[in-house]
Amino acid sequence: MATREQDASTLLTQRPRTAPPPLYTVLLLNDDYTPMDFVVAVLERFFGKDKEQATQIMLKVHIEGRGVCGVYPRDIATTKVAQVMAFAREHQHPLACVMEEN
Ligand code: TYC
Repeated sequence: MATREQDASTLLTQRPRTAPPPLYTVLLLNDDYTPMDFVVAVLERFFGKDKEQATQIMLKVHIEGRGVCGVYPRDIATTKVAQVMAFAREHQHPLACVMEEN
């Protein structure tokens, strides 16, 4: 006996019941005190950027006030923000890292 879900015609026409989980953009914010080379090191260490990519993002943040480090599922974004904030505080820099739902 075919259920509603198993019927070939409805399989193709029904919408998925669950929305895909949201993604979060992780950003760095500018400040007047965190050294540029520290920001570059953060982007290399926590976001897998090479020196050139990291330098471009750091300069964008310095000039425009904010810049994208990456886009991740919620748990990964939350962990990255916490790791960056802890690392910055260990080194006594005011660097801010935030996440925004897409
Ligand atoms: N504005 C900082 C300076 O002039 C550099 C900086 C860049 C700080 C990016 C934070 O997220 C940041 N030393």
